[in-house]
Order: sequence, then C-alpha cells, then structure tokens
Amino acid sequence: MKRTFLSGAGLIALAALALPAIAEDSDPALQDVIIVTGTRPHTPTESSVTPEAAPLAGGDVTYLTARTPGGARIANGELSGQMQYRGLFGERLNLRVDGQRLASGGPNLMDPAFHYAPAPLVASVIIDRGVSPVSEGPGLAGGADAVFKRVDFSDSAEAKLGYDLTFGARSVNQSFSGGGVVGASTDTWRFNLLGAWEKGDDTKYKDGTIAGTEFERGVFGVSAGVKLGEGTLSMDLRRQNTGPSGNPPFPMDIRYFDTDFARIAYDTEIAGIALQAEVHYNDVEHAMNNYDMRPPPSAMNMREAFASSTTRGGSLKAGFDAFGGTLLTGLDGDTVDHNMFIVNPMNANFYVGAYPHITQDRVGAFGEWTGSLGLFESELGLRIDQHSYDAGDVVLGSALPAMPQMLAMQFNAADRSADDTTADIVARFWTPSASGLSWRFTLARKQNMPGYIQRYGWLPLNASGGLADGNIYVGDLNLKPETAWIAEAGFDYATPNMYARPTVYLRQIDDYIQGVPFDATPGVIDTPQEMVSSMSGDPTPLRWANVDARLYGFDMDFGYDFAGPMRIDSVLNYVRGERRDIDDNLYRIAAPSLTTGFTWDAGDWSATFETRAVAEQNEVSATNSEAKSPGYVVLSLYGDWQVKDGVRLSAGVENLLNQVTRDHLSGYNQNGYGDVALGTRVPGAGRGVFVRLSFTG
Ligand SMILES: [Cu+2]
Repeated sequence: MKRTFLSGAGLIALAALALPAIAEDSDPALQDVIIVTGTRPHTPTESSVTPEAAPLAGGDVTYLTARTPGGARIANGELSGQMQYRGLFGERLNLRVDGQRLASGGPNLMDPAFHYAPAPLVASVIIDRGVSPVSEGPGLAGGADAVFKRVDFSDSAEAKLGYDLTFGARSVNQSFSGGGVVGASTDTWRFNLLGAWEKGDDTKYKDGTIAGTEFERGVFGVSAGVKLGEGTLSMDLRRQNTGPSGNPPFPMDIRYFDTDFARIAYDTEIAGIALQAEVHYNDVEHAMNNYDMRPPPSAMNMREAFASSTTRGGSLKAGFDAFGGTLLTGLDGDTVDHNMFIVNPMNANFYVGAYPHITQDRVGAFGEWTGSLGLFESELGLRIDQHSYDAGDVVLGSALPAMPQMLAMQFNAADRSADDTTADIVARFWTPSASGLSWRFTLARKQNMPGYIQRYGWLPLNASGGLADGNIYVGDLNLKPETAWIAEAGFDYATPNMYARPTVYLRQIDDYIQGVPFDATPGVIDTPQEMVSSMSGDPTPLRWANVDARLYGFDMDFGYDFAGPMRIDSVLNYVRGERRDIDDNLYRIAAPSLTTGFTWDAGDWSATFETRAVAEQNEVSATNSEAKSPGYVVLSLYGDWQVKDGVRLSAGVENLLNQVTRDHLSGYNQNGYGDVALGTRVPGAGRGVFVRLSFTG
C-alpha cells in the first residue's frame, strides 16, 4: 500500500512522536490496520483516513470519516453528507477542502464543505483529534481537512511524470466514479491537472428504489508550484459542476452547483522565521427545486430557489523558535456574501428575497506555541476574532400575501448590522510515547458565531442549515455566539501486535443555538410568523435561540494482530447530547456503534469480513419532534489486491444479507417517488458489489 505522510506546518515535530509501530514502521500487519478501519493513527493530535482504506460506499468522503473514532455521517443526500464528529456537525466543525476554508452556498447545506472533496481526488482526510488547533481558524470543536492528491516536487532536476488515478463502480446504484491527478515535476517546479467525474442512478434496497438518490458531479482544475529563491509559490484553481442530485430528506433537490475555487500561497523562510502568505477565493452558484426529481406539486406551489455565496480570505503566518519551543503566529480573515431568493416558475410575480445579501466579515489573530512542558509535549493556542455582519433589504414580488409583506417591512426597518468578538483557547498535552503508551489531555474554550440562517431568517422557512427535521424556522437578530468548554482525555497504546486509542470527552456548550417553540403558546396562531408558517404547513414553527447543552461520550479504535495472517480491527462510538436548561436531548446524535473487521492478510492481498452493529437510538429530541430509530447489523465482505507496483484492485459485497437499515442520521424521506414511505427514515443501500482500481506512478 502506498503511504503518503502529510505534515502541515508545525507538524513535523509532532510526526516524530507518532506511534512508531503504526505510523512509520513498515510491518505489513500494522500497516494494513489502515485498510480495514480506514484509520491511521497519526499523531497525538491528528488522525487520518484514506479513500483507499475502506469499501467504496459512495463518492462522499463523509462515508469515510464516519468510519473513524467519534465519526458519523448525517445523510442528507448522496452528495450532501455531513461529517458528524463527537456529536457536532454542520458549520460547528472547522472543515477545510485541501486546506481552504469556504462558505457553503445552500441554506440547507446541500453543499457542506466535503461536497467539494470528491473521493477520487482525495489523498487523505486528516482529522483534528478532539479540537482543532487555533491556527486553522475558528470552529466550535473538532475539524478535518480533505487533502487532495497532487504530483509533488521530486528530488531530481529531471522532469518526471506522475499520476494517481482511481476508478470505481457500484452495482447498487449503477454508479461510476473516476478521477485523480496527472502531471509532472522536478525539484524546482510541479504541475498537475486534476479531474473527477461521478454519476449514479437511484440506490436500490431490498424493498425497491430509494427515490432522489441519483447524482452527478464533475470537477476539473490545476495545481502548480514553483520554488523561487528561498520560497515556494503555489497555486490551485478548480471548478466543480454538480448536476441534478437528490436530497430525499429536504423539500427540494439540487439542480446544480457551479463552484469555483482559487488559492495562491507563498511560503518562505527569512532569518529562521518560516513565513506563509495566502489568499483564497470561492464562489458558489446554486439552484434547487421541488419538482424536477420528485412528484411536482400544484402550479401554485412549485418553487425554485437560487442561492449563491462568495468567500474571499487570506492569512499571514509566521513560525519561529521561542520559549524553548515553536511559536506560530498569524493574522487571518475572510469576508462572505450570501444571497438566496425563491421564485415560482409558473408565476412571474412570485419572488422572495429570503436571505438578501448577507455579509459576514471576520478578522482574526492567533498565537500557538508547541513545545515541552515537564512531562508533557504541548500545544497552547489563543485566537481572537472580530466579526461584523449585515443584511441587505428584502425584496418581495406582488404575488406574496400581506403577512410576508409585513414581515419583510419589519425586517427592512430593523437594525441588522452588529459586531461580536470571539476568543478561542486551546491547550493540548500528550506524553511522548513510552513502551508504546502515550497519554493525551485537552482543555479548550471554543466559540462559534450564529449562522446567517439562524440570525437572518425573517421569513418562516424550512431552511435550517441541513437539520432536515421538517420544521419551519424563524431567525433571531440578537443571537449570541456559542461557547463550548471542552475537556478530553485518552491514550494511544500500540505494541507490535495490538493497538488501542480510547478517548472520553465532555463538551459543555453555553448559548448552543437550536430551535425552541416560537412563543409561550405553540399551536395557537397569534403572531404573523405563526400565520405564515401555518400557511406553509407547519402551525408550530421553531425559533432559533441560545440554549444550554452538553455533549459527552467515549470512543476508541483498537485492533489485534494474531500470529499468522489473521487480524481484527474495531471502532467503537458512544455519544450523548442533552439540553441543560430543560429535560430534552439534542437532535440528530449518532446511535452507539461498533464496527469490527476480521482480516486475512496474505501480504499482497487481503480479505476482510466486516460487521457493523448500530444500537437503537431512544435519546431523541422532543423539541425537534425527532423519531426514535431501531438498531441494525450490516455485514460486508471485501478484499484488496496489490496487482503489481502501482496497480491496486479492491472489490467487495456491501450489505451481504440485504438488510433494510434505517440509520438514525439518515433523515426522513420527503420524495414521493420510489418505494420508501414518506416521513420514514431513508434506508441504507441494499446488497451490492463494488470494484475499485487505482493506478499510481
Ligand atoms: Cu439547496
């Protein structure tokens, strides 16, 4: 198996502390741990997964991150999966696509960050264990970076071709995916093209077809770098076109996303100070509707929504030796513009400026020190961000009734601009590995700004940043930032034939933003908002509010390599989310799960029998009218063959027994086509085979 170690700035020191047996040793047994569980114990502060490491479950890398300790997948569509990490998801996680932060375009996160990281392009996903370092930007707790494949600088002056391509197919939805990078490099320049194409039909399961699971996505771009004197200049350009792709748990499906990415960075070193300057840009254009991929409603109720977002950002970082360690300092910031309007294609007078040119500006500064403190290695970080935000004027068409017209007038008359300051403090400690054992402790205070949906939702709408709970929501201009107080402890233990990495954690979140009953008399239609919401089919809308919450849990991965070719690898997850201000649970929290792979490893080929057992979830949110879900067990069989140097074949059967699974995080079906009853949880894929072929050179 090809192994690429990615070490970002400041991580070189950490890499030296990585568990030697697993991270650097070439013992094939332990190396293959990665193949089965999809996890690669990396450093005390990070772990990573590679797309090659797991069955081909789909093009969405959130299928992959769901296989890691603390991970789960919020399934809002084949290309709209959100990573959940230790109970948090959506914009609370600090997600990066090839190092770049971005604002999603869809008000229901139909394009969550990893929508822009198609599996054929991804070299690995690096997960910040527990909490993200402050140097990677704000975020309420953890985060992850989907690192793209690249033809990197070589160590010779002679130009050399390079490629890393992956092709896959699955029978369960007749899907094809293919792509990767092709390019050339020397020790002073590098250049590669990148591209991917994925297309699939509706997914089948035991009882028929799951409507609205078809998808289509293409990406193309370039990545280049050149060494100039003491520095390196690099550039990435990319366009992604997502075609019609379904979202069964939402009231609409994707018609398209047309999204551009650009990034230019310069790295250098002056007088012992490592410097990086970077600017980035991304622009999302999106359309979705409620009639192309599902039974069309009456002409009066046909809707198409157009959304866009533009992010412009940059950062300047400096790293140098200080106080017996390394200090990384920096300034960063971005400005985001969101716009969304809704039309009725059958009525030219129906126009709603639902989120009118909302701007979110941020400027931040941070310092992050890494070094030894007594028995511990440590990372101590502080960041301060200054935020300002505003919204434009709502414009409404004449077809809209009096109530929305009145709400729009109130919104336009209100003061919509304000400022906030957030402060993040992170302290991570770990002991150098001794006899394979390394202890880890984290204490942090992290803050997160309210999203634009939560703040500026003047019109009662079924838009919630992807919660897909069926509720209509109303925003609040006076929301405060969320504040999480985090404590985590665990250890990494590895010997030549076993490993275990357990973690316990507690996250106390003040001012957690979630829906609450609109007023003291829910169901009594005595406000314009409830009237509008009721006309849209929900007489009991929710209002975004600051509440108090707590998340806690336990997760671990562990494995044992028996004498001979047998090996076992497991991932165990348990997380609880509850309200502290009232007796209720948090919404859409993953059920406890245990995934175990039994692997026969014969050197250049291996075969794995995998069981995934998921418990029922009874700890549901009454506020969000969340339904309980039953437990399930899925069996899979897959294998991996290193055909020859640079050619690798994987194949397998998913869901061997063709079970009907209804995962707690899969969302309630709103698509009237197909065989899944409306309002029931969207089932997982039925039995199917997959093949995947990889070429590297
Ligand atoms: Cu959308």
